[in-house]
Amino acid sequence: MITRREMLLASGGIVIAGGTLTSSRAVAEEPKQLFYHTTAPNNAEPKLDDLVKSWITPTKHFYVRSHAPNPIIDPDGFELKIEGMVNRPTALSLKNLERFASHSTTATLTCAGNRRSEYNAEGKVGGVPWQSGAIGNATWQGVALADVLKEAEVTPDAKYVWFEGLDEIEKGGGIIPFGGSIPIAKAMIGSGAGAPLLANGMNGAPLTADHGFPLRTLVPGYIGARSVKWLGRIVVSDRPSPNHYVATAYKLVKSTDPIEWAESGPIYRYPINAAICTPKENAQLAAGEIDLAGYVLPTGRPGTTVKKVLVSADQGKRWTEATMVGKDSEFCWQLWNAKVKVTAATKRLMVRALDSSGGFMPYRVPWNAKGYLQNSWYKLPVQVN
Ligand SMILES: Nc1nc2c(c(=O)[nH]1)N[C@H]1C(S)=C(S)[C@@H](COP(=O)(O)O)O[C@H]1N2
Ligand SMILES: [Mo]
Repeated sequence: MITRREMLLASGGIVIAGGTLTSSRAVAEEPKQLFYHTTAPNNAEPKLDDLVKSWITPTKHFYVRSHAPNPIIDPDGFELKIEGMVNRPTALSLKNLERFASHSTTATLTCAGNRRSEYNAEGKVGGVPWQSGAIGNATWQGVALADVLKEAEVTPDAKYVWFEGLDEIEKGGGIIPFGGSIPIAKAMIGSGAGAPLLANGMNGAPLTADHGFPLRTLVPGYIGARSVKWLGRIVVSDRPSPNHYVATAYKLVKSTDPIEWAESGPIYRYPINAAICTPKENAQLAAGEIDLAGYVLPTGRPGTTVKKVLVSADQGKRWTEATMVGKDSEFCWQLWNAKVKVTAATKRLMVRALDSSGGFMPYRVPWNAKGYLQNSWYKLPVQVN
């Protein structure tokens, strides 16, 4: 946990009003350096050459995916409710959360819709037209979800943990919060890199409004949608959350037929993925050896890491192995570098990756109506003179 004191200091100093300590509401934030698909709600991603500058993504270059404008939450009045299949339902203030052991976890967050725009070549998909920047790797500060659930005494028949945000999303003529849920076994992992956090810090500073101030979940290895921002309520249950973003959205479907939606299960993990971040798309290159850089993310399965990243400048006839940069972890991306020779015949550069459990990026991914989990070979058009 980032402590209350650190939070006050980071929010521009301690404000003393009538002898009592109060925090200023807005946390001083470094301006984002992203390109925006929409504002209010903010949906924005970094330029790819910014994204590969460092293994830890600075918050200013970290993508934002929100379904409603940022809610304004008073941290002093804030309480996290814990309900459902627990013997001791409770409501915890930020101060109460400081009682639990502090954790700091480095994990990559990626949107299930990262690289969505590539599906449009085959058939139009809705949603934010993400390129390949809906991904970032940060260090998150908080407490273990498992510790908080243990204190609430989860009952033996519990199977899922639901998360509910304090945002207000207009949907079907009403207002709903964003919700997520994860299996109880994942929720109860209390230590190690895969432990879900209730996080109030990102890269050593309090969460910014865009990233869920004052509290969010951070579920390493799962799609970004399960890391619920502006977290207000946790419900322990014997079934997945009925919230729209679990029961309907974030499923792999071919159509919007209600039967197909009902038949399909929620997405939890993402597949292995990689992208080329430099050179730029349609870059003008001189024939000869060029430098490539990008990222690769393993699938988020405990024990599975990236085995190889391969690049090609000749439509896959020859593949060159890339060099990895950054820590090799199951829940973090790695950056990579490679050199390849390009000629006047080179129309595109490609990258694919293999993992330690036989997982791979396919040449092509079947189209799905919502444009999720695009992890085909990344194909970057270039022009060589
Ligand atoms: N409350 C709330 N939580 C949310 C969302 C949201 O719209 N509301 N978006 C989700 C999605 S789809 C993603 S990919 C991640 C993005 O996290 P970030 O904006 O911090 O990068 O937050 C998730 N948590
Ligand atoms: Mo997402």
